[in-house]
Amino acid sequence: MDQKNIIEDNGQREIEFDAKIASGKTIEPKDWMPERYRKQLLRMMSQHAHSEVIGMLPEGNWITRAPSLARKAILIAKVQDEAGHGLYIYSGAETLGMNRSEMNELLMSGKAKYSSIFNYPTLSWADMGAIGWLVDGAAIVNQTVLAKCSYGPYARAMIRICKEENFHNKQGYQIMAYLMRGTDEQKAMAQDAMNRFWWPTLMMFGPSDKNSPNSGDLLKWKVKLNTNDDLRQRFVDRTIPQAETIGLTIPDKDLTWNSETRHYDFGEIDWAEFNEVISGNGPCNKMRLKQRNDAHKNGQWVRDAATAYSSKRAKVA
Ligand code: BYC
Repeated sequence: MDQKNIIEDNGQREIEFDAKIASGKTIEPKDWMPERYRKQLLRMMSQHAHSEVIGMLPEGNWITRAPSLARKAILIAKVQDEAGHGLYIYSGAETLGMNRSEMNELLMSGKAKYSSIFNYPTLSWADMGAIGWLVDGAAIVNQTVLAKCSYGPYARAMIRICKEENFHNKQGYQIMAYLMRGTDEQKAMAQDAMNRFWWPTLMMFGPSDKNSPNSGDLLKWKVKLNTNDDLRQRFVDRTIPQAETIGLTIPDKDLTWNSETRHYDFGEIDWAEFNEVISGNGPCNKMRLKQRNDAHKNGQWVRDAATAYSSKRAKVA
């Protein structure tokens, strides 16, 4: 096919692709897709998968110190769920043409991004409550919408992930509610976790719409169905009544209910802090990368054993 025909052919395919998206059908791995759609999805899905895996670290930090056997069992199950989420999303991302070890290399070398929220430390048990309630709560708001996104493998992975995130969210809220019924010291611990995690959780939704370079493409292709600011507002509106119910104060002096818009107005996010964290200079970025690299190195024997086992089985078969 000569150059002119290739261009015409791609033009026609793009028209069909856009029509498919407009009709609400999903794009599947073997369907034709514009190169930029593939690249944007691969960027977003791999970052999402990395976030799930790095997200295991701050919570894993508390497994040995959970205050009871039941809390320990729940936390282990949650951390294990996050590994599963990483696996589903990496598998989905692989359908776009990059294998998991390449994605992992990009993460371990510090070239790939992962959610800013995991670059903050977990200093007390109440942080396990704040992460489950706020961080998983933010993830649910974001991911419930992604479950309807245009790329089939990503949308389907989100359905199961959201179900598990709902459990995580409830256990986090229950930890906070329990502490808020406890001693003054426990209440102070819960409030301190709230104070440290509130603003970083709002940052999870990404930069404000006017500074979000990827949103244009992603909204056009229905990968994103809402803007960063829309989802952030949805999270704020649903979380404030939950905080009030258990007696926690939101650390925002500008927070007010706006009876005209019927939404909460809230203060300005510290975007300088956000930019520092996503550029690798947050409180824990270096530690997280080291922990991830160490975990990979220490897991070499597991990968070797799995490879030996599968080649042994292949010989028997
Ligand atoms: N952190 O143009 P924008 C979880 C980057 S896991 C770091 O608005 P986009 C959980 C962005 O990547 C939660 N980087 O981007 C796990 C871009 O940089 P590049 C993870 C961020 O893609 C374990 C630049 O800033 N969820 O919940 O349109 C335990 C400009 O941004 C962040 C997902 O990944 C950030 N917060 O929108 C517990 C959901 N925000 O790539 C819980 C899927 C922005 O151009 N992802 N950046 O160099 C998304 O929904 C979207 O990718 C985002 C960003 C809303 C995050």
